[in-house]
Amino acid sequence: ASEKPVKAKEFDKELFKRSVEYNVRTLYRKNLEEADAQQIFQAVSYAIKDRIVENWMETQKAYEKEDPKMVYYMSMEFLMGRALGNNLINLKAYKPVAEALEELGLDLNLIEDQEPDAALGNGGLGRLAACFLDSLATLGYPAYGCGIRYRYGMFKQEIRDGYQVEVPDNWLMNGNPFELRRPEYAKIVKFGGYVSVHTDENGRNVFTQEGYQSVKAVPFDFPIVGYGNGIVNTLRIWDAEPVECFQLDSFDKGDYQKAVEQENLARNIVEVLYPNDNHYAGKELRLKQQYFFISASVQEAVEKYMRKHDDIHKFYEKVTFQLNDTHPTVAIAELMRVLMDDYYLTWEEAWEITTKTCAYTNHTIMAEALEKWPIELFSRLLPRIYQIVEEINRRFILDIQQKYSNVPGVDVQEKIRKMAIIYDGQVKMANMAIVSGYSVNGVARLHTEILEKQELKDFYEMFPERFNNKTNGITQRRFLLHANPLLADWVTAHVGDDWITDLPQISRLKVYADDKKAQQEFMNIKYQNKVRLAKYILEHNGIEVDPRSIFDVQVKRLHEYKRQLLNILHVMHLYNELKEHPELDFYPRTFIFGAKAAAGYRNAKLTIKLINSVADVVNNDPAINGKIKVVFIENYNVSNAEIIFAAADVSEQISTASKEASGTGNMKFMLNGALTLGTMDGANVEIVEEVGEENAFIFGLSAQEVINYENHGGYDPMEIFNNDQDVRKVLMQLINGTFAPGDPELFRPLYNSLLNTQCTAKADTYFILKDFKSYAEAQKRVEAAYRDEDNWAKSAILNVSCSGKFTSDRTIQQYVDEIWHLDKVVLK
Ligand code: 26Q
Repeated sequence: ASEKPVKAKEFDKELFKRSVEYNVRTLYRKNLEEADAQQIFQAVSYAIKDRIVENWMETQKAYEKEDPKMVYYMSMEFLMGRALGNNLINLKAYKPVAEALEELGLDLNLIEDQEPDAALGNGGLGRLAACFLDSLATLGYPAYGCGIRYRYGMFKQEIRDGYQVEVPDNWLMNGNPFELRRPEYAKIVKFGGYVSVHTDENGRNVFTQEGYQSVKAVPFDFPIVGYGNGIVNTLRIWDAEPVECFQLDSFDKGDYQKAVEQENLARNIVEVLYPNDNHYAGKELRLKQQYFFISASVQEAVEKYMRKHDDIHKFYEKVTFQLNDTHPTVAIAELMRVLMDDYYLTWEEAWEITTKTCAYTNHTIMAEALEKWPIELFSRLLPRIYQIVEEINRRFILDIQQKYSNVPGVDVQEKIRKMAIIYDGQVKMANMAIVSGYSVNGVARLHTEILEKQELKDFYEMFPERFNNKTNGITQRRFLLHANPLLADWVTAHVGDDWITDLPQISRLKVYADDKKAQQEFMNIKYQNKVRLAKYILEHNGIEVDPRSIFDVQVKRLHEYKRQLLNILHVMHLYNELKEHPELDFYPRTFIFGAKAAAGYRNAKLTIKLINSVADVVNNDPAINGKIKVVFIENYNVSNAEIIFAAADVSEQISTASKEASGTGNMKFMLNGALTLGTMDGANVEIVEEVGEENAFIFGLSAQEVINYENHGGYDPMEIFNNDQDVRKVLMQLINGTFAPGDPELFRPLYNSLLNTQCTAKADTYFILKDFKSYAEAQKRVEAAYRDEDNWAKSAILNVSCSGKFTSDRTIQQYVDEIWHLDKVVLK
């Protein structure tokens, strides 16, 4: 094997073919003709892993030698998707491998389809973490991802009778060819028990946890391959195993009980990813998961540092922790604990290190997503950690009092009520993250402004220098180069391939926006991608769709604030119009949805049923002549997302303004030449700023308007219901059985959520009816624009060429320059 990094030119196809044949032999005692598709996937993956391992060792050796500062990206979620195709892309080996396999009579695409998605995440936050790892490796920054090796990832969604059914995602069933178990780095994590204090010979208070249960954390490493630079970073995810301490002689009844409990804890803790997105569930097991992977990761980071350095006081010069939302925030107290209890630092010394090490990213302002743990639960599970949180809180309250006691017009009690870490019987994780770190960042400009001016105003006043914005991004390697090879090749043919590692270069396409030939080529590529998606839909849904129709796509987690309900109500409205005016000149449209609902989210699940019910009626009504088709793509995930983005004409980004912190799907659509139909929310604002409002369709209330209504108790949807006949009609259809002939009451809860005629809750909290008219008008503009094909092509090409800002390479460079201050490592 070569010691040099793998380069495209050096790719030895014959050697690769021999190693695939050899792997099939040694793994399965078969030759290539006998092996099935899954076995070939495994054999190919092991052949690629061999190449990666060389670079992995070189990279880690270089890190060892140069001793650079490292970022630990701490996240409960890494939504990685499939590894094989991505690894080949980043090794610059995709085309040669596809050719080599073809020479063996094999199709790389089909082999890729054998790999299950690593779906260790829910949606945006988890996928962002995956894009960040890709960019960190590609830019050559030393980084670890730290997370959990869930046995079951995000559930698979099946649609039965129009309803979502959750099927367990046994992604490790066939083994994982890319992972590496590292038992030599196992750690012990302690839960429960109590804290005893005694004074040691130096008169120091020593705190020890006793009567606890422990779990062994065993890391599995995944290689993160940088694009064409030989760098391979590590995603380290922790598995749980029971500690081996079965002492048969001390087997009285109590011990036996304890031993079994401890084993169960190990079995349960990493069993499954919580499938909630943007919604907090205060479950004990969730807190155990959080502390489990954080304690293991913090112990490892400190031990790794101490292997090379002797002074723990300078820890923060070599290590920084980025906390992906509040989910990993116990890292703050865990680091304090290790520094004080294991390294005997004083509170002040430990605090200085911790606050210079930890940084926090906020991904939401919605109250229902904020993590608050009941003191009873928190202190019972993590007694020593809770003591530390209490002390952080006590000192912080003193700071507040000191700062505000003599300031006229400031109500100190009110400040404490809003800012304390422990208040009202709860531990507030966001408050701890802000108080105990050196950086707080939002994920899009608008979102950061809302944090500073409204949601976190008091904190911003106290620590303005900590706040900063890092607008999200996505990796063009997966979402263009891999997902859309036709468009990727076309871009490269026009502007060269620098865009792969320098996306702003794609702006050189602008000169082709007005070029008739380029427009036709672009539309032709889009058409072929629509044919590919149509084939997928026919195979998976049995629905035939016309690739010449407008593909209007909304794919994202199902959530009321994302307003899939607005989209489908508008489809119902269009259907009504077509029924009433069959002569209407209507451009054929395919409405495509993909969305998983959290398992316990009733309105979200009912919205899926509504979409499927509308699909049933509309798709089968000969009276509308196939002009509208509605498709719900089952099991939306990272892999089919790649096919979907490539085929989209219209990108639906229609969240209630102020609610979507950033969105990242919006960027994936833009990169693939879809036009945004959206509200001025999250990163949509910046997308429109880049591409120009004339190349997007913007509608709806502004964030400030929404916030104003909210501050004045909402608005009255009845007024719209009474005055807008289009709205009235679709709402009545929710309760008169038009789309649920057997059960007219089926969609009543959705109707009530919008109008709420009797109950206590507020109505239409997401301003769906308020924005309906504006949305319908924007949709009319979409249709008119699409009829002018040249102009549409121009806008689409401009979207692609203006997407440069939205690469995660840019986002990561900003984290590096403005938060982490890392140095690049270059391999010879
Ligand atoms: C919390 C407690 C208990 C169980 C689950 C959770 C939980 C899990 C996942 C809370 C939130 C999430 C995920 C949030 C998320 O994906 N937010 C999205 O982050 C993206 C990346 O920054 C943004 O683009 C989206 O706007 C934001 O919604």
